[in-house]
Amino acid sequence: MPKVGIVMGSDSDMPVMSKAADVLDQLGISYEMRIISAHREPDEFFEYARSAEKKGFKVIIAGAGMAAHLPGMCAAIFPMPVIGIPMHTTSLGGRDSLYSIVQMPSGIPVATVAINGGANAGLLAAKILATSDDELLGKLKDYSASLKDAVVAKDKKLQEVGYKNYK
Ligand code: RP5
Repeated sequence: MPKVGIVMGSDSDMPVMSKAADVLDQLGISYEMRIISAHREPDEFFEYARSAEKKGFKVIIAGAGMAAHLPGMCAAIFPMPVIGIPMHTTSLGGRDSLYSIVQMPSGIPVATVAINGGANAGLLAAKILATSDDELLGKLKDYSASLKDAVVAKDKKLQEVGYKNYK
C-alpha cells in the first residue's frame, strides 16, 4: 500500500513534484502520484481526498500554483499531515501560490515548504513517517551526515586551493 500520496493540480507542476518523488524513491518509501485539479474537476478531487486514508496514505504531498486550493482542501478532508508545495508562477513569482497555501485558517494546518520546494516536501514526508520507523530514521540520519560531509569536503578543498582556484 502506498504510504504517501503525491498530488498536483496540473502536469505543469511535474518538474517540482518529481523532486519529492525522487526523494521518496531514494529512501524506499512507496507512494502514489496523481494529477487532480480541485478547480477543474472538483468531483474527482473529493473522491481522491475522501479515499486517501483507506488507501493507506499517512501523508499527502500536494502541490499547486496560483489560487492554490489543492493542499488546503486535502487538509480539510484527510485527517493526517498534508505538506503543501507552492509553485512558482510567472505573474506573481509564486507569492500567490505561497500565500494561498501557507495562510490556512486555524484548525486546518498545511505544512508549507518553500516555493518549488519539492525535495524538502519529500524529506519532510519521510521525517513524519520516520517517527514510527527506525530503519527509515537511520536512512535519514545517513542522509544528514552526507550533507555535512559534502560541506566539509568543499571547505577542505577551499583551504587547499584558495578561492581564486576554487571551482
Ligand atoms: C494550478 O494551476 C496548477 O497547480 C498549476 O500550478 C496552475 C496552472 O495550471 P496549468 O494552466 O499549467 O494547467 O491548478
